[in-house]
Amino acid sequence: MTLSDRLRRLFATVTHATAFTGAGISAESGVPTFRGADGIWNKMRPEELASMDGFLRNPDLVWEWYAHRKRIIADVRPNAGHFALARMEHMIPHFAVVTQNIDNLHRRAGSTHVFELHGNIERNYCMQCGRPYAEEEGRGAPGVPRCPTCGGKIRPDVVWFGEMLPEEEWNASVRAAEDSELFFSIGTSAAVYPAASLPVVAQSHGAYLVEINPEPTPLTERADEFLQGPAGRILPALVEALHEARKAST
Ligand code: BJW
Ligand code: ZN
Repeated sequence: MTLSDRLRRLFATVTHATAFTGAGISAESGVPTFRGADGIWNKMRPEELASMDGFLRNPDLVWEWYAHRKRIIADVRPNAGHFALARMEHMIPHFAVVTQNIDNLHRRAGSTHVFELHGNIERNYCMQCGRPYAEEEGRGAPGVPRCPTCGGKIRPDVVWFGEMLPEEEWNASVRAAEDSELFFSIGTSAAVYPAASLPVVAQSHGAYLVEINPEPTPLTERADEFLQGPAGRILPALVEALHEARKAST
């Protein structure tokens, strides 16, 4: 893999960096992506499954779809890409992972400074009273579970189309982007807003923007450097380069 001299020099000194991730980083773990040839949205309609209207129309169907995805995610493991980002957190003093993924694989790989923009599939809450709901609380009938406190419908704690992103996570992510000297956009089609604006926010505040993806995206032309390939191969190589650059500068 060829890295620019600019990136190698930055690796030697960088103190603030952010990794912005999407479904592509988990693809090598076996979690399907949304768009592209094998993407979820090729077989399923997003407005039926990932929107409040869809949930209200058919809560049992939506719940079963999430239950299926929860099972996939429970069975997979973080891959070399997730582990490389967990290592970067120890090498760069201010390093955050901002993820659109709901699969919890960054934390499972050891990253601790993680902002989840689209929620987390391992959590649920009551639509009526907001009470968190753990699946171990047990459920009677199949289909959507009901809140033990108020009887309301339980939904996964994820962000559907037309819903606001969690405010604290969003604000912290914008701050991280604005403060970054180096910003990685990894495994995302950069098509879903407002998340997709973060690389541009970072770059307009002076960050060097590096994109990692096997395919070009709408972001590629703006990126300062495009590292074409799978995250599970590119990110461990970047950790090596970072290590070398820091060793050489001490
Ligand atoms: C690899 C790889 C490997 C493969 N290594 N890489 C028109 C213009 C602008 C905005 C809008 C608009 N119309 C509507 C909107 C708003 C809408 C939006 O952006 N829509 C666009 C699609 C047009 N956004 C919203 O609604 C958001 N909320 C909002 O705007 O609130 C304000 C508001 C309030 C009220 C009314 C209106 C607005 C909320 C968005 C929520 C998104 N939710 C989902 C589902 C989460 C739950 C679930 O999982 O079920 O989040 S959708 C889905 O897309 C998921 C993802 O996080 C998100 C992004 O996808 P991602 O991660 O980029 O995955 P892919 O599949 O697209 O790309 C994978 C990439 O990996 C590819 O590039 C591959 O090449 C690559 N890859 N293998 C590295 N090994
Ligand atoms: Zn309730």
